[in-house]
Amino acid sequence: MEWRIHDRTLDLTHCGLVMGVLNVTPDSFSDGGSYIDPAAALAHAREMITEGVDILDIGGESTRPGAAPVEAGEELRRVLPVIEALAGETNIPLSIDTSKAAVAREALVRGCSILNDVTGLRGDPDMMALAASSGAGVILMHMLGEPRTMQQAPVYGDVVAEISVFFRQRLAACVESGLDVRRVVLDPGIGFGKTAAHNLEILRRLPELTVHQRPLLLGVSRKSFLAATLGESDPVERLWPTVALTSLGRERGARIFRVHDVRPNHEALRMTEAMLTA
Ligand code: HH2
Repeated sequence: MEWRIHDRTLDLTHCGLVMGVLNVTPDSFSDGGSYIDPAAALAHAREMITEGVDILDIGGESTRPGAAPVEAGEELRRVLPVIEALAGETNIPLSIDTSKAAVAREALVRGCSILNDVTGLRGDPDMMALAASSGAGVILMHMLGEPRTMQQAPVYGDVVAEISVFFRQRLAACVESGLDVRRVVLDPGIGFGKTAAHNLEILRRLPELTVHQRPLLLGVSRKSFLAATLGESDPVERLWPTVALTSLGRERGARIFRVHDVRPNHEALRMTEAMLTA
């Protein structure tokens, strides 16, 4: 199982990746405001590198339920100084978490090599062509609706079957647009237009979501369905259930884990892989 990013090929057959979240936003659901200052964002990125992060995912717009949209200019103003500084000091792949082609284009020029689009390349009409021509790695995520309204009573017949059909349709659209699907990673979009019960069913039936041998990415870190199961908690206190799901998610076939807390998830991943390959 491989993932192509420009001229690199990452072999994920036996070894998964930890993607560290770097939210340069005032309003992200768990760490909003903590890293809006570029110096604080850089310090946090360096800490994640020390803790063993494999990819840094940089975002300048919150996608939490009900989040207000941000103009492309403001999003760029937030993320570019951080991307430029990191590109100058690390070889770790940098990912831009955006659904705007204008933001993605600039971020890719300044040093990002992965495009993480929560709209699955559907939110901006220019995004698919940009993804195809850039040679970047692409994270293609499923979302029902859009962030402002997505948690207002989402309904599925069979949530896993519908996401699987979505993945197949989006991969076909990639092929049609000349985007090499070996560059694509698929993400069921935990919490994006899904109830807590939907999220749990997706995790339980994860093996059904491997489509065309593409690696799966999971973003469960600190999300509210953990609190829905275990009782209300401050998002930063949702580390333990996050780590449990990293381990189980790896066992069920996921390869990339988008998390806020790098070291505990990195250790869970390595420990699970040691068990799987023993
Ligand atoms: N989740 C969030 C943001 N981006 N990207 C992918 N591919 N998968 C995810 O599950 C995912 C994502 C939400 O988490 P966070 O960035 O911490 O919050 P916010 O959107 O409020 O900034």
